[in-house]
Amino acid sequence: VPEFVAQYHTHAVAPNQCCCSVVQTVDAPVSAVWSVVRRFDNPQAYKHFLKSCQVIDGDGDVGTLREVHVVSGLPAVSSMERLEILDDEQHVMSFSIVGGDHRLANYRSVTTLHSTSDGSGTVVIESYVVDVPHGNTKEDTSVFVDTIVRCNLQSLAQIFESSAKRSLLK
Ligand code: A8S
Repeated sequence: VPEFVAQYHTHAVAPNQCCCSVVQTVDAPVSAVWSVVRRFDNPQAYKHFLKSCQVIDGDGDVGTLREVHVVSGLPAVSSMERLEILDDEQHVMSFSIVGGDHRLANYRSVTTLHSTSDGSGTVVIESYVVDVPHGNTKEDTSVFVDTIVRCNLQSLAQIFESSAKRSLLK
């Protein structure tokens, strides 16, 4: 892992916070995967727990604010999120949660994309830091958030799975 990547995924973690990362390979070049990940206005493209997204302020650059609404069945309704990093050269995106009706205070995630050695695939690394909600343990919190992030990255990978492979898996 190049040094700049390690830097992006190194979070300052307070004692009441937890920090984890999820890695997913995608069967498509970085440019294709990046075209989906960089769209701060359209997270529902691969985050299936979200049912809608509205840009509140900004034009997709750093500082843009979005409000997402989640599907029913989750311990949450909506989340207000701010774009923190969007680096089209190094393929780094980061957002933080700045409000909403849910239990994940001070959430911040960083997603970086890396080419596999033959260039045909992408390794996606997503790390996050978040406050452990009152009455929960670090372990509860990381299991909950890891599950969401892993589902998101698996859906991202599925977008690029060939239809031949999909039908074999059915
Ligand atoms: C993301 C990551 C996360 C989103 C969480 C962890 C969330 O949208 C959902 C349930 C919650 O309880 C919190 O990349 C919140 O979106 C699906 C509403 C923030």
